[in-house]
Amino acid sequence: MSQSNQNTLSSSITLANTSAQIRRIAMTRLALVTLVSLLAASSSHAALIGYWNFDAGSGQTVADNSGNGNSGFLGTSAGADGGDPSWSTSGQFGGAVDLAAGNRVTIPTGHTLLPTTSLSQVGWVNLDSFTGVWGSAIQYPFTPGSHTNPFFENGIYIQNTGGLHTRIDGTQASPVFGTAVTAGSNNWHMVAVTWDGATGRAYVDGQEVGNFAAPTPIAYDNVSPVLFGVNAGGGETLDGRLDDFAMYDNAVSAEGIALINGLGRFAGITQTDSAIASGEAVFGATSGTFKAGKQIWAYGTSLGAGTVGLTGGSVGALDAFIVLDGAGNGVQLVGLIPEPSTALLLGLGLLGLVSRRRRK
Ligand SMILES: [Ca+2]
Ligand SMILES: [Ca+2]
Repeated sequence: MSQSNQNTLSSSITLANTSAQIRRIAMTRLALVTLVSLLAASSSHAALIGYWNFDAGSGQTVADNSGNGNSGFLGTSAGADGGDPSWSTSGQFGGAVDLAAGNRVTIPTGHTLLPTTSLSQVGWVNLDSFTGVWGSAIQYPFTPGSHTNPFFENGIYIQNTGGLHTRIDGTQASPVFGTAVTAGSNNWHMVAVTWDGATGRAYVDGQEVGNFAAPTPIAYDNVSPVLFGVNAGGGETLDGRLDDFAMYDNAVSAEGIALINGLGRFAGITQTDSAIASGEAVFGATSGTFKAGKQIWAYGTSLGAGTVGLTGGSVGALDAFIVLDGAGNGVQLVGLIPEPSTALLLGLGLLGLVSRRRRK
């Protein structure tokens, strides 16, 4: 709210000579505060360049829910084809795509998914099986380097050891990080790769599993489709579900990755939910609370071992937490918001009360 609005309201409150006027002004003020909050919550993440929630449930189109127009289709063509995955209603958040080996999602050439100096890729996988040594979750256009066209390894690959594999450009060695991703256990894992222009980092389930030096800006010598589920040659297939993938043209912070994972699991919110940024702000301020879905979270200390991204506790016991620094500080669940139906009834009751009092 602007200072002038506050002054206007303050002056009005001074002049108000009946309790009804004061109540009306208070309601106006509440409405203004609510409007400002809603406007803030609806602003999009400036760095989000592509976002696919895989919630369509039918048809061939895979919408880009970031609003950047980077939509695609199931399989190898916009019509029905043998590479089409099926839609699943059992995603990490709503629907998902369910890929058998060889299935894919294609974001065709013409997309604007071409970050050059920093980037992040974040998403959720639930693998039925390892189909070979490598499974490609997401692959973005290739770059020059020791790997010639088509370049197979820009993106997130999952090895059959459960490790994560990625490169930012073709000049790097071929690291494999961690062993945390499972197959055949019906478990959703959050996988992520970030790059700040100097260092690439790999994350599984909100925690960093490794990093590598990658100081060379990406110089695209060709623009290929972005693919989910296969590499550029149609190999290194993935068997399982994918959900809620996003690409950013900045490096999402370790705290941001931890919050995407933790609040995704505990509060059921997706990457575009403003609670992610709110959680970062509360942690940065080392005080305060924020809302995530139907939950209220607060800054917390002594939450657990100092591993950024560590989660623990449960929603049922109201002791869920997410560690966001090396000293065991982070955010913790402190309360539950009533079901929408209850909140709606309370709201309608309040409106009825105001209406009755105005008629007096
Ligand atoms: Ca198709
Ligand atoms: Ca989904």
